[in-house]
Amino acid sequence: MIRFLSDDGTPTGDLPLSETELLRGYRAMVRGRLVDDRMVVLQRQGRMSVYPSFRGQEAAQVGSALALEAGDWMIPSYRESCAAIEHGLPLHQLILYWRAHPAGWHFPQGLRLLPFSIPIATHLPQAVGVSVAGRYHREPWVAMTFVGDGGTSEGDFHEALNFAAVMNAPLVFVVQNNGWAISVPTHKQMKNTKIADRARGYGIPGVVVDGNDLVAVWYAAREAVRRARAGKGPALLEAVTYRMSPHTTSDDPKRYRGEDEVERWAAKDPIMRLRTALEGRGVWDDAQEAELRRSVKAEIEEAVREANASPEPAPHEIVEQVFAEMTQDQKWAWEALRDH
Ligand SMILES: Cc1ncc(C[n+]2csc(CCOP(=O)(O)OP(=O)(O)O)c2C)c(N)n1
Repeated sequence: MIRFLSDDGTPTGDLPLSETELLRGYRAMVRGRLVDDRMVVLQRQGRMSVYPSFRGQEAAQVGSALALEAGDWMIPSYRESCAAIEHGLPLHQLILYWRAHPAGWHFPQGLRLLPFSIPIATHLPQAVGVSVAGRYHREPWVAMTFVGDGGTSEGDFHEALNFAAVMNAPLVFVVQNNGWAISVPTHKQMKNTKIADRARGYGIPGVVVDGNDLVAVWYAAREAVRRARAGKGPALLEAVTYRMSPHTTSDDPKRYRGEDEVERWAAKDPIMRLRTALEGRGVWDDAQEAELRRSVKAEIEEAVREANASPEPAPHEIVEQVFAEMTQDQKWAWEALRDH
């Protein structure tokens, strides 16, 4: 397993990132955590629909997203709100998306980010398509897609790996192995002990990385992105991490996992680990932390205000934008809704 920070954050040797990069990664993780906290509160206040928190997975997502360059594509699942905002999704748009507001369905033009995929793994074969499309556009973009440990047991995952391999697709698969697929632990989903081994069956390199170590994730993801851009094909990164939160705001994890497990992982919190490393170098202190948190919170409140300013959706929008023309069933549904 690739790692550069020990569990408590002490570096195990020289770090392959510059100080500027380390600080950038740290700021992005803190921003992600504060956004996530706020989203959960908004949901509890009834101002948000169901929301899948990424708490504990900030390093896996920020480290991967930072490996992409301008022009590259990201194809996320529902878990990747943190990666998406790092790739450029405006915060108010994220809020509107999870509020199920139609204005949140359209990601900004020019942002190379596909909408979050709620069905597990169906976006992976599409990600192969997105990645090879660059050849037809004569643009050397690389694509990165994400899936959970549970998602790697879906047929679409295996088809996508095979398809990517034979197409020599410039695609990086990031598997966030957070230990659980809702209430199903990884060992009940597969006989493999390493998800990365699944890649080998398709002739693709698979690497295991400490997913709570920002340095390790960014380093390994950058290698995979460079490799893909150089025409050497796809790769799979298994980021071993942990979902600190419930599966979504509708879940109660106390029914299937113990507090001791959560506490063990809390001691390996990705933000705490990098902060320890930065403080050890003398480049981070309490005053910088306070200022970062103050400015991110102000940014979030501005985004909440902007999202709140979006007009109430009209009832007919529930049946619009599904097909070019309404189907008979939709017409009946719409008429019933309107008459009601
Ligand atoms: C095709 C499909 N089957 C089932 C579901 C219901 N479902 C939602 S999340 C989930 C578990 C996914 O776990 P994992 O892939 O490990 O990702 P995580 O949620 O842990 O990030 C399931 C079964 C779904 N959304 N799509």
